[in-house]
Amino acid sequence: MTKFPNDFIWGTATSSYQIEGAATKHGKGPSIWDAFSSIPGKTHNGETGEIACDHFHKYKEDIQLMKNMGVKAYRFSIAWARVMPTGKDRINEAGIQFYSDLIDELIKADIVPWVTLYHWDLPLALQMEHDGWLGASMPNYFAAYADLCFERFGDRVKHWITLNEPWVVSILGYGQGVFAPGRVSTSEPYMAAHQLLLAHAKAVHVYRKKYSHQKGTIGITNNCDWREPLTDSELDKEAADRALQFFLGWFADPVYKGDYPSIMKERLGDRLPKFSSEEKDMIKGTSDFFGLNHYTTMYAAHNDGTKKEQSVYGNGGISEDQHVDLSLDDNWKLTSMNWAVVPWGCKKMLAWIDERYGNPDIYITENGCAYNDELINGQVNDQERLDFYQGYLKACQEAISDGVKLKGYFAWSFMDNFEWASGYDKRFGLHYVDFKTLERTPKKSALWFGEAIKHNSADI
Ligand code: GBH
Repeated sequence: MTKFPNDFIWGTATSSYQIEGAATKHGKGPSIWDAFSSIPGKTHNGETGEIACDHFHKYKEDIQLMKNMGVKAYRFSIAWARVMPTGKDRINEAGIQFYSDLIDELIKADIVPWVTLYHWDLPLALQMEHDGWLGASMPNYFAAYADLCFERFGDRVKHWITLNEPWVVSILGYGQGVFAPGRVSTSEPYMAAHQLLLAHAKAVHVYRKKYSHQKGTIGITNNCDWREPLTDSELDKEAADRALQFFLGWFADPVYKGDYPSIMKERLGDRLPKFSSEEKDMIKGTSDFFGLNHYTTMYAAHNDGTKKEQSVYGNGGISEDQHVDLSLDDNWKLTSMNWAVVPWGCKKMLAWIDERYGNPDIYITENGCAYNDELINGQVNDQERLDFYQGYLKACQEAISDGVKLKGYFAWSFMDNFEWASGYDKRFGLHYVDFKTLERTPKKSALWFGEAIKHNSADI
């Protein structure tokens, strides 16, 4: 049986707006997702995170379920507007208390907290007053909010993630407009991304300057799906690599190399903001580990610009800037998001990161899938999800054997939750949630995942 390294971190993950509920309770201010999801037509059936899984009231029960699985770590996010209702100045002590209690309960259960500071639920006031991430003062507000979290929770939290998936914030929030704040533009994604990177770096510097005595680690989580060249041609190979640079290099190059990929600078010209040399120095080296959220794979082919590009990220996105056509293989199985299940893509993704960024410690901070689960006689037989996890975890084991320093893996998600624009229609959980009664049930995949943790192997 192939084993993971002894100190491999097995975890599950969630985010605040997707699970907490109590969206207007106990002093929490509104976020851009409270606002966006209540606009008719923006989410499936107009669903919102107002109640979600009511984790705010059920966190003890949830931690017990995690304990039953034997997870070593739990990644959750703090809702900025719960601790700072307008995003700055005023502190909501009831919100601080909630996260403080959650952290204490995790530690009591021997589960290590991994905390994300920003998983998309920006305080609405910052959107209204500062144009959200386009605003020039946002990096400072984010750093001040991060400071508060380090101060209040850093005695017990030793693993921090500044931002979750700035690519999604920029492309889906400011390019395609399918996520909050719902803007559609071909230039704003690059502007928002720029501010997000500065915000990340500032928060890391606050942590390193003021809180080094807490002896924790801090980093950023980026998402990237693998791009496989459609054919062996040089043009397609270049197209696939270009797609990866526009996807992951956009955010990881500044952090690991000090600037955007040159291919982006060449192709985007003045649409790509520039870092000053002080900013480059400030950003470079601001991640103690490489956080990766990985879900799927697509083929990439060169498009010479004469035909309209075939891409899911079409209008309003960045695909026009890349000259890449994306496609699927008819033989690939699809999840209910229509994302292809391609474990070898995960292995290649890890190798690409390992090579480009100099063999960093990597944590997969999300990987998972949605299926149309059914609860029958108290059981959920989600064999497809079990197979998905087994396949991807085996690919991870292979990457480790190849020398990739993959240190941990967090399954997305601990339980079914509010899947953003898809509302409650898409289930990503290891635990089934009945959204009428809010009752949780471990799925077959959760039981398998627990066994894998126990054996420290996916080969079971
Ligand atoms: C994550 O983002 C989020 O962090 C999390 O909150 C969310 O619940 C979870 O995913 C599930 O959606 O069209 O085949 O090219 C996921 C980022 C980016 C992954 C787009 C899939 C498109 C696949 N996603 N990507 S494809």
